[in-house]
Amino acid sequence: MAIQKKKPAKAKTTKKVTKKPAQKPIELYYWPTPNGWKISIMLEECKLPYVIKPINIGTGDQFKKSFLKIAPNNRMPAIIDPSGPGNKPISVFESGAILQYLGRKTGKFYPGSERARVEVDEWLFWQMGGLGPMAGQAHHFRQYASMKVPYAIRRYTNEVNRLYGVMDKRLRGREYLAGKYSIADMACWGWVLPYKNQGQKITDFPNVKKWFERMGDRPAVKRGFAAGMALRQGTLGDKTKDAAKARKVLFNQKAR
Ligand SMILES: N[C@@H](CCC(=O)N[C@@H](CS)C(=O)NCC(=O)O)C(=O)O
Repeated sequence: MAIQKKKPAKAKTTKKVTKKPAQKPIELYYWPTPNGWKISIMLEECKLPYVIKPINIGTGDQFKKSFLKIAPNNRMPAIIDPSGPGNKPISVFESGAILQYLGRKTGKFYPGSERARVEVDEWLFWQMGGLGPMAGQAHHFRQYASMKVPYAIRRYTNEVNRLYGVMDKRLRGREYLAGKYSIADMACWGWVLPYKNQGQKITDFPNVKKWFERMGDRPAVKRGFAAGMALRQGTLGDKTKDAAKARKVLFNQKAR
């Protein structure tokens, strides 16, 4: 084992006080939706300064060249961190990748030990590949589709029901999905919030209900959820002209 030598005492010099330059805020490309809330909640939890750059997905901001440069999948959220690795700017798209990046950057809500990190990743990816996409399809076929397709409604409502069941079992005797409160919980919360639109009864899942309320009580979750809420006018299912236009923008996409 190497033994660190005691450093020789330094001659006293007058210390030059250099002020740390103010941290530039992270740019959050965002619209207030379940995928957007994941990041506003994490930024609030970490107390990182950020500025919202609205991406109105109902009017097509997601197809702007400047946005596609940082988010080639034409989906928000995305971030630009002016103080990325090497103190150089970095952009990140995909909410799961953003959560992991912010977790690594701050050392918060994303454990450093491999065993604990694997557990968080499991539930984070469970949300990214399961709960999010399936709940999204349930919203689509139950609320927005111009045609009512009973097969699709049943298929996605049941699949979300199954996923809530998995989550409920996991949360039996636990406060959070993966050890301590983590980015996995932040990823899931906004997707449980619209449980009624997914055809679910939260009382059927008592452990999910308790977890959902426990999280909702956190001040940072409240702030993250409220972030940019004033941007949103009405919902996609409304019978207004704007909602019809937004559905056209969102539900008629092909490769360009
Ligand atoms: N896997 C992506 C999904 C993001 C996503 O679907 N975002 C939606 C809003 S919740 C969006 O930007 N939609 C724009 C569109 O469909 O054109 C992520 O987690 O970041």
